[in-house]
Amino acid sequence: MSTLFNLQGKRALVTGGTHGLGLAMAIGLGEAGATVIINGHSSQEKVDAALEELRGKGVTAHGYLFDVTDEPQVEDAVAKIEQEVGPIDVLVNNAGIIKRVPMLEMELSEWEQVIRTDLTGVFVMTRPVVRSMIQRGGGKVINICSMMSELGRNSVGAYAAAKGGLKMLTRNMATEWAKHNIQVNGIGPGYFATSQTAPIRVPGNPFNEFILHRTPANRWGDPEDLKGTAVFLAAPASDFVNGQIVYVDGGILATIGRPAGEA
Ligand code: GCO
Repeated sequence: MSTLFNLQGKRALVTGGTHGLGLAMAIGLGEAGATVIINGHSSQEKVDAALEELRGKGVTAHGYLFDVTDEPQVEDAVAKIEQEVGPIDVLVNNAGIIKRVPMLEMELSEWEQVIRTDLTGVFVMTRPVVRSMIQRGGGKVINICSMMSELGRNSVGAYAAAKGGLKMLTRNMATEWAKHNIQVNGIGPGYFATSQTAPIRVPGNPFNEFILHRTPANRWGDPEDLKGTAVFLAAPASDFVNGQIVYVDGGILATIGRPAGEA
């Protein structure tokens, strides 16, 4: 059983791995034995701080700055990583942004930025990594989806369109690449306590109370809650799992919810 979840000797690249869910998954993959490579897009300081945290936990870690939406940058970065660290066995496409703006008020440029980062960025990032995986006989790709891969919510239309598209991109990647022993799956986080949700998690904020009531587990997710699913989808235990989105959501998608006041 221990070999099913052992990542010793594997190299895992986590995009957007400098904070929040990405860093938590990077730590989890490292704790399972992987050498971890994190990507940041703008701040070397953030990459360095994340590397310090990872190394402080005994994780072998490397960091690279590049923009996952820029194909030349991505191709250069993958080549540099494979030369300096080694081939990428696990790719976690976590980098993403959100803009909470009603669609009739959203600038087209804002829409395009969200789609480009959250959906196109996965397409751009994954192709050079998968070309190398095919040459080496296989690999793992994990795309970080969302509740918005399944549900709509006021003010996050661009994000929902991107994350809904990412669910189907995950299935199509699985379809095209399973024959190369590449398993492509997704993780759909529920509502987690991170910097991305901090603006809507303010105590007393109606949305904060709504989420606590809408989540059967009655709590916001902790980034630690994602580690196990990330390790499972990165490890031999999931070698016959293809095109699945595993929702780590405290039960949100299992229920229509409950009346106000009902415990
Ligand atoms: C929001 C939240 C969500 C969560 C997550 C849910 O504004 O509704 O930020 O987008 O972050 O994506 O799965």
